[in-house]
Amino acid sequence: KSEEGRQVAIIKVPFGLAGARGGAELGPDELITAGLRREIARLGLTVQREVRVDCTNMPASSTEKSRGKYLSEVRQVSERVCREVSNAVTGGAFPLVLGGDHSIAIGTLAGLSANYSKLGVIWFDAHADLNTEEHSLSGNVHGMGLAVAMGHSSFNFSQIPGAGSFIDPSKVVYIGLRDLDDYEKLQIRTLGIKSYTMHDIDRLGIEQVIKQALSIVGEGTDGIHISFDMDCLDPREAPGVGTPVPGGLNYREAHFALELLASTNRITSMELVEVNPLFDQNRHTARLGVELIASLLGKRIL
Ligand code: HAR
Ligand code: MN
Ligand code: MN
Repeated sequence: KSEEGRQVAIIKVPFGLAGARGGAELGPDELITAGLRREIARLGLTVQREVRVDCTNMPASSTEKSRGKYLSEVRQVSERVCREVSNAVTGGAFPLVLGGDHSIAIGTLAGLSANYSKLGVIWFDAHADLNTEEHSLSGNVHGMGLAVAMGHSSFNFSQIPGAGSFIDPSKVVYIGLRDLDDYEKLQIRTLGIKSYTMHDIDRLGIEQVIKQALSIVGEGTDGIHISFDMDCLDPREAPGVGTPVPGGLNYREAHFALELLASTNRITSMELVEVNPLFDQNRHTARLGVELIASLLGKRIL
């Protein structure tokens, strides 16, 4: 696809029940207020459509037996996100999904998998989000998204109408990891998921990390999705997140990573999640989120 005239579909998902603490449901509006539409327009891109997925943030019942908290609400949101993402791809637009907590990736990946026969995924996150209902210590489904998308949880794509096949772990790359549960460490090893932890980024530098990541997700794939959890950044850069972890990406590392990805012209979708205005300072995190989206969409310094 050529750069000029590229169409973007903004899919807002104001859902926060699956996070560790409330507030992520305010993320999409915060990103819009921080100037997202203006940034997209400045890049010469057109917003083909802007949809707001209807999300419940008032739990229907607290008596649910599942060990995944608010799983019925997550299922409903996933169905709706799957449909909107799939419609965006079918309509020729670049899906830009705005969270919401990271559980919304379940619907995003379901919708993408219906349209790409082999999807590559770069997962920027302090966390691996590989827990299952059985293994999660918190029960928060935002820590389970990739397990669901890979078919390791009892809640999986078979329960999402329109979903395609599971995400292949050999086409997933983590960037920014620094807070893993024991079960997640075991799963990363067992499944052989390529992981660039903060240690690896310190050692290799972010440019080399992105080059290597691209060689993995770019080979044998027909689409590349960027799932960007704002807590991959250092909390000093992005305080407005639900589960901050010290020692994350700095400002230029994050931008440079997304600039390098943009320059390949191979990225086919992005989601940006876990912006939590309740813990932010002066809308700083949302503004940074908007800047980072612009970098991924092709913004250049010169
Ligand atoms: N691993 C922990 C759990 O499952 C923390 C997960 C936090 N997840 C996110 N998304 N903020 O990455 O509860
Ligand atoms: Mn996450
Ligand atoms: Mn995270």
